Amino acid sequence: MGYCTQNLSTAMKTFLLLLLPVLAFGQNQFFIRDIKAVPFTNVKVQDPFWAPRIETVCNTTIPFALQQCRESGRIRNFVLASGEEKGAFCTAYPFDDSDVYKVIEGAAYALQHHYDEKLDLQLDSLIASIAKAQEPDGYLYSWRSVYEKNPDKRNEDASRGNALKMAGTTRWQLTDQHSHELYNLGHLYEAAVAHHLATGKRSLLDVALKSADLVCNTFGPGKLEKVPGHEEIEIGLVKLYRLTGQQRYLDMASFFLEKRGYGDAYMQNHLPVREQKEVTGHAVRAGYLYSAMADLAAITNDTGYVEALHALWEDAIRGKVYFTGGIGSSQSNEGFTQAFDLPNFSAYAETCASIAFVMWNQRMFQLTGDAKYIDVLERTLYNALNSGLGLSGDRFFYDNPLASLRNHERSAWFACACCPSNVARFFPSLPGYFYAKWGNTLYVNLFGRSETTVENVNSRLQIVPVTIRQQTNYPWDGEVKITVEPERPNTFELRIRIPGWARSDAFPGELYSFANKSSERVYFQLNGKDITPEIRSGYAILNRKWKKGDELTMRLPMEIFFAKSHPSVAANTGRIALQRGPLVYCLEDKDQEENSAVHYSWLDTQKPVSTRFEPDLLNGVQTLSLAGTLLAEPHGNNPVRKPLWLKAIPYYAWANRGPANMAVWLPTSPQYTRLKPAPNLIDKANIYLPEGSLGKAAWLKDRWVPTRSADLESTYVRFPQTDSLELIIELPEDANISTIEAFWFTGNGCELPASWQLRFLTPNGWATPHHPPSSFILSDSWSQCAFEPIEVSAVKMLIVPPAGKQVGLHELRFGK
Ligand code: FUB
Ligand code: ZN
Repeated sequence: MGYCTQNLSTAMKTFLLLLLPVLAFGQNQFFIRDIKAVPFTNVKVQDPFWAPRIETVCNTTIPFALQQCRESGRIRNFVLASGEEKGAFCTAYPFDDSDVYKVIEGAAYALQHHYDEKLDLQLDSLIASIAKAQEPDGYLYSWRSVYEKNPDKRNEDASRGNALKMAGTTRWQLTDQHSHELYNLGHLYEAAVAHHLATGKRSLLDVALKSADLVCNTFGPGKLEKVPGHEEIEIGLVKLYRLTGQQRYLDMASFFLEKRGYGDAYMQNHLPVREQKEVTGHAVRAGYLYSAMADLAAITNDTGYVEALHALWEDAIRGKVYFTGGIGSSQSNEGFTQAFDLPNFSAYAETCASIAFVMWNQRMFQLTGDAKYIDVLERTLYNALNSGLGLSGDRFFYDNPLASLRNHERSAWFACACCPSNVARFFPSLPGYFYAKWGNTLYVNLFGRSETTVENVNSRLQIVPVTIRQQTNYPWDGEVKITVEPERPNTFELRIRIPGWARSDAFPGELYSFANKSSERVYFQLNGKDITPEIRSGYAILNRKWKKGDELTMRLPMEIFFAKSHPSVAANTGRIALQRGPLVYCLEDKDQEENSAVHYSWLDTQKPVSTRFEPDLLNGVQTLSLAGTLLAEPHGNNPVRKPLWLKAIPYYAWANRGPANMAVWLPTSPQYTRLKPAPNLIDKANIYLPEGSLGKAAWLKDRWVPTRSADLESTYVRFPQTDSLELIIELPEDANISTIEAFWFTGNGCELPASWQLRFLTPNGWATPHHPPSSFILSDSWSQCAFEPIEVSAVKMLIVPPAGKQVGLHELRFGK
């Protein structure tokens, strides 16, 4: 039998909620609303933008991710943990169990989109393996169970000892560091609730409850007083609480929040949560923590949490969010750095962090009823998050940069596969973000052809089902028709979000603004007549007696905006980004007259921009066509400035045609435009890297000159750690050269070489030039080796790294 926490009748509850706005009057700004999202199971999304994407996730991503979990050994880890088979843990991280849980969660949602008996049965057998891997007292962490049952296999560990460092030698020993024991369980609980709600089965739920009971008996005041090193269990515990009504799960979540303040900022453990005012550390952890705080605040009315959440959100919005809505700019901590540090080429903006940011913004809206949170959510959803999943559904991005030098490719899976499995559970739940309800007030938050039926009450406390239907071609078109069909005429409030961008407001706060303003305003019509609704908290408020067939039309101006960023964002100086509707645009080289246009052109913002829908491009996208000028180094008779047309595509759709040059932020004057380098002999050379190098040979000749050796905004190749390295550069035909220059990379564990030498393949065989042996090893500039002109067909670079260190190389070039 399913659980139910509802004791009051729906009508009575709704009636009480009707009084809330009255009671709220005069309260401080932290009055907590607890708006309910209309669950995805009650929303049919039928639009041509999201519906096919959700279908792709259900039909392709989820089966594909299940297969990857099987092939990578994630599922076998549970079998080994149960003791049914013998062997070493198969995968790299002790948190790999969580991927299986996330895919189960996604599959449970998929079953609610379309029931599929095969998938249902597949989940049953997978859940049976998980259940067998659970220790008799409820402990579930396959890594530890595998080695408790197979101690002799530890030396075969796939992680080469790394997992042991993370997991610790005993249970919970490193749970507030990197063991992820509690993180895994959070995903287990979310999956269990989803599976139970989808199928009515208790199989995974019983596993989850047994585990949660162990957690409650183990942690807490006077017991083990530690918090998770990676937040997530708090969200899972709240879901268990909501499903079962068991107070101890809520108390446990509250303990894990309240106990924070004894560790480091990377894990948001540096201060008690109520005192945290700056978003810090690992972005996914942060997003899950803030989401959990919002959950607790909604249930317990804790204004202390809400106050902290407002400060944290403002801090993020002030300078730590990409224009695409991604968060966490740095790879080194997978997270936040200081305000305005938003590099484009090296932007991390992990897909999971976007999902966490969407979850957090949704909850901020639910606490406050303010549309600005949905504005940010929409930006992240359509851009940074959407970019994480390739159009085919079986290729993924982990990091989502805002510029690329052909050095990013989508992958079928990752050793750390948190992002694909997160995408698998997020998209099927997306319809749950469209509508929300508070008392009799209905919110329309996202736009897309869709339908939902909710229950309102009338003054006689009778339930009145109301169907809301959206007709629109959003995000390509700004007209949204909403038909309202109460079963009987009834008075209630409809709040339609007017996106910030439609009011020429790019972003809450000053991080981004539009340089041009829309010449049109937002129009509303009710049953064919123009109306001017009251606007509050970003919503058009329509309070009236609605009757069947009422039709409301909202027209959003689909202006093409040029966005500027705050002057403190160094990476965007002299540049603008393009936005149309909720979509951020980018240039990708595949669409340009010249590949090099992407990084060496400026945009003429005074010339008109045209737009058209291209049904055969990237599953159908609206493209923009803009006037630009390519800026090149003088070379022969070639023009130094060449006018051309630049074509922009929606950012989310990039990198679906192989690696590409791509840019979101585009210069608007020659002053900020890089010069396209004149041709160099290296352009046509074949470069052979030593085996084990990380990076591509092409990156050494992409002609992108770094600003310094530690420039992460430029590509580099990291060579393997050995005593000496050999790099061969083969020219297509014999050529006379007199210099070779190398721009060495330093940072991320790489140092300048101890020495490098050259050998030349001449018509007479291999020869050694005369050159000073080491004086040309420079940091932050070209290191040149000059010699008497010589005719060569190939060059060998012999590189000696400093003892025990790795060497990296940004660029190479030849001189005649
Ligand atoms: O640590 C678990 C997950 O793996 C994190 O959320 C991701 O950032 C990745 O590090
Ligand atoms: Zn991830």
